[in-house]
Amino acid sequence: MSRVFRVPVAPARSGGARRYDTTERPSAEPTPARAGIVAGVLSPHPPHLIYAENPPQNEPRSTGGWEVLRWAYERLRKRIREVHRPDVLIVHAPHWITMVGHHVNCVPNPRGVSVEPIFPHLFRYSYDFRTDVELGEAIADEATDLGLVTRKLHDPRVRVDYATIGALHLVNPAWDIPVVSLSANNNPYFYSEASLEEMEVLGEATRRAVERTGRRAVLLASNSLSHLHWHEEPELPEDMEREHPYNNHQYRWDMKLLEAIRRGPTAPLRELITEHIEATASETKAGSLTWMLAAMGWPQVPGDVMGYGTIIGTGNAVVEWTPEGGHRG
Ligand code: 2X7
Ligand code: FE2
Repeated sequence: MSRVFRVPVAPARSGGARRYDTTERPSAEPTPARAGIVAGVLSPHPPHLIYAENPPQNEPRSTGGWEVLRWAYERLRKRIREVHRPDVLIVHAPHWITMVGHHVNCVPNPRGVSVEPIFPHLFRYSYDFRTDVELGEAIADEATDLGLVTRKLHDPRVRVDYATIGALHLVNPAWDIPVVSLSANNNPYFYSEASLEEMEVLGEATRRAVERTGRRAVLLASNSLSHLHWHEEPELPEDMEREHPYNNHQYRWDMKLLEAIRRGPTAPLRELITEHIEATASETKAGSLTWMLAAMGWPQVPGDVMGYGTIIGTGNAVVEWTPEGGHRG
């Protein structure tokens, strides 16, 4: 693989393990329980879901729609607040595309308007959130040490993409949990022979950084599943009479993947995710799901499929994994 994407692993820096000053993290309260990655969530971002929710941050208004997926998110939010209680959300999103390397948003307070380029009539969202800069920098440093081409984004003028904002809003509309946002390196889209191997490395870097900084983190993989969609929209975008899977092939493959997720453990998903991408043009090709499961060490547990639904024909599922596989509570 080209050195544009991978550099030789650098020797460990002198002085042994790097230390991070955890007193500077945005949420200065003591960590309530065990630190580490406490959950991973497949959290799809189609702008339709935000549009249907009518939050004050989004300009367009709707009459609803896609309720089953939105109810799944509602249950997920309750688990995040009551069970996981993270001090950071780390999101990997396919529409922050970087052509060279993996970028980490290290801007302390990103603010602006995020617009969906294909559906601007559904998503024009004013965002204003806090980054856990120390953790973001730690992830970038760990990724560099593991040989990935990595950059820290410091320019506050760069607009945050709708896949990052969409997943974060749906998981935490109060925006009261600090964030680290990671880009999707475009490599897998351009090089068909490229595997998702790099995402395993980025996952490992993420886990190391979370543990080193003592954070309690929930990871968000901002991906849809099967990804063929209609080229025409109904006059009323939320007309649910028109919403259904693109075709039965796409639907059956989504079910095949979700059944394997529900069965557990996660290790067989490594191969199945690749087969599902080939069969359905799945958005997981951007690597978010692989990154997240790799960061969790491919846990020996089933995932909790909290909801599935199509959006303009694409497949979307909200799924939660915890390291121990406990889903109730
Ligand atoms: O980004 C998306 C997507 N993933 C699926 C469906 C429709 C729009 O946007
Ligand atoms: Fe998308």
